[in-house]
Amino acid sequence: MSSTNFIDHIKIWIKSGNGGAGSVHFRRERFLPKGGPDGGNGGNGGNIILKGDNNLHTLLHLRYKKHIKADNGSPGQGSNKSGDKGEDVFIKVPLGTVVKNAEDESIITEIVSHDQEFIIAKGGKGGLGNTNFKNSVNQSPRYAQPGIPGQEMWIILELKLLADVGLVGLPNAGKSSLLSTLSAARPKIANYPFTSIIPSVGVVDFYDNSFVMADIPGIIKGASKGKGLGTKFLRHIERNAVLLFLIDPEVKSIKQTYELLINELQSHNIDLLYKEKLLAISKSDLLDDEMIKEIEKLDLPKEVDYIFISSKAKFGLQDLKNKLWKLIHK
Ligand SMILES: Nc1nc2c(ncn2[C@@H]2O[C@H](COP(=O)(O)OP(=O)(O)OP(=O)(O)O)[C@@H](O)[C@H]2O)c(=O)[nH]1
Ligand SMILES: [Mg+2]
Repeated sequence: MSSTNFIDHIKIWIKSGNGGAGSVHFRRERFLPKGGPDGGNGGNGGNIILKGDNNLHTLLHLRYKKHIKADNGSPGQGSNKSGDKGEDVFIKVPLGTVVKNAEDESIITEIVSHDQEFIIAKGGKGGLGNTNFKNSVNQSPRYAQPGIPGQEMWIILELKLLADVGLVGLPNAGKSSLLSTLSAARPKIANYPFTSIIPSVGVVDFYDNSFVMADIPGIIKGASKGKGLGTKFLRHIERNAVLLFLIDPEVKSIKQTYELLINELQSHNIDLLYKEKLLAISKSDLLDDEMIKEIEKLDLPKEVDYIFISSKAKFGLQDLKNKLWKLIHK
């Protein structure tokens, strides 16, 4: 998946099943050396069907399935027996998935509702058996139709990710480091402010589930009035369920920094204040137990749950995920 924007993107090859061939067959009866035709029809090939599933939120489950093929229909047989239909293959996709033809990137369809089905590649029709070609002129047709081949194509599935968690913090707080520790996203990380100048997102695995985290450029005092990179990136977290405030313990005051961030958010859009929030104190590998106790006693905002974490030493991360998961599903 792309780590530079809010789009999950995947390219897959699909092929529907070929139709089974019609059968050329003649009845065999004891006293009738030349029985009439009784070749059955071939079965239709299986369809490839996209299906909306509101339990899915990413395209991750398709990442290692680059080729998807439906079964062919079986050929027809004697005694007018039709061939079996090839089984359909369902590709489950999250709601909001845009389906494109990979060749020219034209949009084929968009899956927007749960259980919505769209046949993206129709199975080939089975061929007619020779029974169908019997007429007054030709009583014993030695001809049956072949099956029609299935359709094959490359398609692109695209999903605009709606991040569940938005990271909020001053420049250099360790936001991108956290995202890259928790997900496969690889935003740029460096020891200077405004390293990130574009948002990025990553998918965070959580047991058999996952959630989406967005990293946005750092916010500074006056951002809502255009300072630094401004607050235009805040629109990327307006639809997030949870805001994760990340504060570097090396700031003068964690409490004041939290208030500063809240103020900037509020000036941008008051609705942001009503979101679920969590405070993570980053870079906690730089703190000893004494310092942690001191911070807990004197320098934490009262109105928000907090956790000490370190992307570098990888501690507090599972607890952080647990807390985020609970807040997302609150
Ligand atoms: N010791 C320590 N350093 C960290 C940790 N996390 C991040 N850093 C360092 O902090 C600096 C800034 O990290 P980034 O992840 O780029 O910070 P950011 O919040 O994305 O910064 P901007 O994109 O500029 O807003 C880098 O030098 C990181 O190596 C941590 O857990 N421990
Ligand atoms: Mg960054």
